[in-house]
Amino acid sequence: MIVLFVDIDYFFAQVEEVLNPSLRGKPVVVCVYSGRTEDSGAVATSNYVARKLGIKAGMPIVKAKELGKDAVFLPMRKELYQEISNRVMEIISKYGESLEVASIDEAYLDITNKVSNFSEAEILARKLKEEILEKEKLRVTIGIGPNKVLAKIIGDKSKPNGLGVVTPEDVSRFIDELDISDVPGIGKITEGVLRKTGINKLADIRKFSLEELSKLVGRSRSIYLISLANNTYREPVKPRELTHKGRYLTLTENTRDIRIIMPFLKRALSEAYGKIQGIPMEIYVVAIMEDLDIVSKGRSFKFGITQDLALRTAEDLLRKILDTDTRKIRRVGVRLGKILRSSTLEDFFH
Ligand code: DGT
Ligand code: CA
Ligand code: CA
Repeated sequence: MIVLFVDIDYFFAQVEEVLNPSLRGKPVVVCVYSGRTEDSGAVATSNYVARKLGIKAGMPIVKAKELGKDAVFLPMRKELYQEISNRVMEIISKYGESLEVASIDEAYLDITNKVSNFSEAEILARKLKEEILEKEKLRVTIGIGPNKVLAKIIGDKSKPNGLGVVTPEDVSRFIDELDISDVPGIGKITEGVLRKTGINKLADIRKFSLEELSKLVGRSRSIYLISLANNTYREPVKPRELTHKGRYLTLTENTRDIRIIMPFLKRALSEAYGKIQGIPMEIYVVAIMEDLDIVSKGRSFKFGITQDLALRTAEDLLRKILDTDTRKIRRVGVRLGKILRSSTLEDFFH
């Protein structure tokens, strides 16, 4: 098995840098404001410049402001990050056989049958990094390993903008050197229990039986740790259905002229329909403005949307965007959501 783990670097804050390049080099802090008082809330993430000042995810905004008086504090724009995450996931999915989206900014990709060895895997990973950088201007870190967990561990150790590999030749030594705090899914409490028992390295797990370990940290966690320590962990990459699919096109010029934009939108729509196996109940028109900001408007239906209805709806939504925004559009696309995967429906509508 050869697995890629992809994690977008300082994700929310990096998106803000991409949309506003003048932020680069400055400490950037993305915040979730609770709204109780002006500064109440917590830091969602920060870029590496802010991290140098000690500003970390989860920290109260007030504390972050003490550490970085001149840092740039921005409110979290979750929908925007989700939109960009979807696009990055679509790029990643092209490089492997199955994609498991693990969170808004990380995914596992099974490339076992796409490459014949780990050095080819590395070349593929470099291409993937390049494509994400070129298309979305985002830097990611990739870990490559013989299973999902090892790929994630080496990925986490290679951040930011990194590429780390655990080859089959390295794997025993790599496992032997791991500290239990390097193991994903081992929280502070489990870590404390293990250390009290004298288990500091993952390799120390091998000194205990399943029964002994289970009494300490529970049976399923014990099975997990034992399989990792013995290099028998083989959980497959489990593709989760992408609940939406999109297609975006760059206009030949930045414009607000609907007669120029519609043919692109129409093509994006028909290509998006070509990608799905089923019929959507939700449609969004997404406009990437001249300054790379993203505006989207959508509509959902109680029934599956035929391509004709989708086209009329898309035009309406595009008009709404142009009515509520004064900027020129640079890229335009559609996203189809809540896709019904019934083959009978498909036969009916196509
Ligand atoms: P990295 O991967 O170390 O370069 O930095 P991030 O920011 O990508 O961190 P990661 O991968 O742990 O988390 C991905 C995103 O999830 C991150 O950009 C913001 C969000 N996130 C992480 N921790 C928190 C948190 O404590 N609260 C909230 N609201 N969001 C969080
Ligand atoms: Ca990340
Ligand atoms: Ca992550």
